[in-house]
Amino acid sequence: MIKKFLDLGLQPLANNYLINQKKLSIKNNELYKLEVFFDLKTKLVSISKKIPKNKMFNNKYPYKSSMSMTMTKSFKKLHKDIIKDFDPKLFLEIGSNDGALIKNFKKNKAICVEPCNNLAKITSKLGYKTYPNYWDRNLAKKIKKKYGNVDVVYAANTITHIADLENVFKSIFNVLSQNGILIIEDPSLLECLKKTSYDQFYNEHIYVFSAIAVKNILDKFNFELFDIQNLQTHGGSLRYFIKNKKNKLYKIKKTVTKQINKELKFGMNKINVYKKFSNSVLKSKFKLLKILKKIKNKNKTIVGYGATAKSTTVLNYCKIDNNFIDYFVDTTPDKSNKFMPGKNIKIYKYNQKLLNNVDYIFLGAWNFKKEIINKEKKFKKRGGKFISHVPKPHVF
Ligand code: DWN
Repeated sequence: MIKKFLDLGLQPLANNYLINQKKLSIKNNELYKLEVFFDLKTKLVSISKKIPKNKMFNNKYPYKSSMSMTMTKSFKKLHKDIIKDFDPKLFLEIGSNDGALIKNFKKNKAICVEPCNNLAKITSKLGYKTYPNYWDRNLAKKIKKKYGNVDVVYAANTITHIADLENVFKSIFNVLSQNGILIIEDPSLLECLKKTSYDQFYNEHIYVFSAIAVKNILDKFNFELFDIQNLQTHGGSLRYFIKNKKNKLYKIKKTVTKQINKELKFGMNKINVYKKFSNSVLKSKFKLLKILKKIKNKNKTIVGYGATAKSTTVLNYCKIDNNFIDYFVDTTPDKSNKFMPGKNIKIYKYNQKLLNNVDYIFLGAWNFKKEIINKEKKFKKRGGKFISHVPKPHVF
């Protein structure tokens, strides 16, 4: 039985940056109800409306993982760790994006799967065998037939985007070698609850996982967690290490029960904690609007920094438009000169000069706060201030 605990209103597709200013409508299937549910049995948290995948992940997908130094560094370290701990003869990445991780691997030892053709082309050009497909049973069979079993399958910020978890896990496990392992990393639901970062919910994020839910899902397929790492990336993520129960090569580390106990202590196996979160989300909305209104009443300028998918949720849920934020700046080429979905705020290609006369920066990419503050020391030095809605709306 699933219970609704959060209603984020009508939302456009989070990564559908618009070429022209446009009023989106439900009638034209451009706005979708965004409601979040808790499964009382599996403890899985998911959104209600599942949008056809080709509407979200196609040859125009704008997001590129290598746009931040933080992610580039994190992937470099991960590559080193994978080689040291598992030394795979064959490595497969599902959702390889623009190759931020895979480019650290040797070309003859790594395979990419990336359904967004514009991104698949990038790794293909770099010389990596790339399948421009959605991950499913057929593709798994095809890869296994051509290359044999895979030793390490890795997926970062990908599994949360795939509706059919049974299909996804079964097909991964079919392709793995006897002692092969699966590593997935995704935003941590515990961190999301603690930080009231409700913007982790948007149409692409079908699930936000807890370790409790991941364990329950894996149990169904005879797989188990043997290690969990807490990461700082994306506002707090978990990296799950998964193996077949028959695989005795790896001992189950204490990190697994430690994380699960942390989540149980927080009450994440019960609906009450989610209802509390929902109240905090509402409070967060009012507080953010109060801050923005106060600033605008003083005729100060606010600019958004990082035109994130997460910002789409915040802008549309809180009804923040051009009356508050003049424009966004973002380093991603495919986002520039477009408009934020649903709220029509223009996005400009990042250039420090665009911050020259700005009083306040709203951190759309709050998850890269450290990296951004480091980059914008000049702005801060001349009295510029930042606004973030995480963990609570505040100015600093
Ligand atoms: O799961 C997903 C995550 C991993 O990435 C996807 N469904 C979509 C996307 O979500 P997001 O847009 O919320 O992700 P980020 O990584 O928070 O996006 C950061 C944005 O900020 C990028 O567009 C790049 C931009 N940026 C910038 O302009 N200057 C980032 C940094 C660090 C900067 O200095």
